[in-house]
Amino acid sequence: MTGRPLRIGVVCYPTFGGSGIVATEIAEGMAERGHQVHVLSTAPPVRLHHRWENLRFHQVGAFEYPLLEPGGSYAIALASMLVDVATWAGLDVVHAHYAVPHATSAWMAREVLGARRFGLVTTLHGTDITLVGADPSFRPITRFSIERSDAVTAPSEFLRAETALRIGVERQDLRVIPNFVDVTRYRPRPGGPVASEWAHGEPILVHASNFRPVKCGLDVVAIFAAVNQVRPCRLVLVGDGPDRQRAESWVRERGLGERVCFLGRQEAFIELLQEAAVFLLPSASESFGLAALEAMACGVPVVASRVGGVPEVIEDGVSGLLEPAGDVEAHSRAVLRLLQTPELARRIGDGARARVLERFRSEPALDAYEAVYRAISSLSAPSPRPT
Ligand code: GMT
Repeated sequence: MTGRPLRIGVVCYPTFGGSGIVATEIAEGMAERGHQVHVLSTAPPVRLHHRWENLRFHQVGAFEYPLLEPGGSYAIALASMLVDVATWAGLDVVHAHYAVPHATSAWMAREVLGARRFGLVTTLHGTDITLVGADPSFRPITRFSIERSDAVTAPSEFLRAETALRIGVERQDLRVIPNFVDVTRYRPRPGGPVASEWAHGEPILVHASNFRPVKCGLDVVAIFAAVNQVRPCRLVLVGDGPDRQRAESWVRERGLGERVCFLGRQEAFIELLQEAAVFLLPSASESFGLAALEAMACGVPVVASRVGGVPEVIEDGVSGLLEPAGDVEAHSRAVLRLLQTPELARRIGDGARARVLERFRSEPALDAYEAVYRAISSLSAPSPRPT
């Protein structure tokens, strides 16, 4: 490490979702580099491991009172906890993942801390800009909190442009740091794929998401059903969320239950990815598509929607196949092309892995975040050393 170890606060949502996963990977990466890391969230993030004594978790719990809306005091409770942790741990930097309300809570905490303030980095992830943060009920505060951050990052050029368009933030210094994946863990199975017993030799399609409407869970099962009519196959869905039940009912009503497995929330599913023939991501909007990146790292061809930041991750026809969002037929045809043309699937799978190795490895991304931390911690007032 060049320079003194930093004291870093990481704020994120703990649930099954890309922003929490990216935050966790950064927290663990920084701890591994010798920094003192404090993760603040409402529950331990799904992939957080306690492998380092210099990585601590702080559970944010909001005081519930009949007068308060359930969960309504979360932003204040988080700000209070940030004040507390920053005071006794002497945080140099707080890294807020997902602007709403994390960047706002961090800004509030800084106001309380006054001269002992920490540097604030906000990483925008997706719907905090394209949906939630752009809603009139949140927009002015989202904009203010992003503008008051010392540094702002986004995982794609697409999200950078959306931040100007939808929120009205025109920061020239808004930096794109693409999401990343640990290519030593996410890799094709050494020795080649092994056919799963459950699939009886048939190809396995995989989807992973938090089943919110933007992920188009019903399109996932419809694509599978169309492909299965021509080429019998299996579908495994990882994750949970509001649309899971509807997707499950849709599958059962069509008598496809035996061929489809809803696994629910899983911490990591690398072995499943290593068995997958195709990964499906037919989202309506996607600032990046971290789940697709993890599949690509395992050498799996991805069929995804040509939306948002996805074309910055996948080059159509080289490291995956892109189709129009909502066009179930086009997605099904692309999956069938891959299943029926093994050499195409192999070429795209190899292209996917090569793309990840070239552009989306962990180390350069961690270097970039560390440089941002150092730059802003030298700007903010020095925090007292913990006693
Ligand atoms: O914005 C969201 O929907 C939440 C977020 C999450 O926590 O899952 O997803 C976004 O952030 C991920 C990590 O940066 C990106 O890979 C996803 O593309 C992005 N989701 C959307 O833009 C819909």
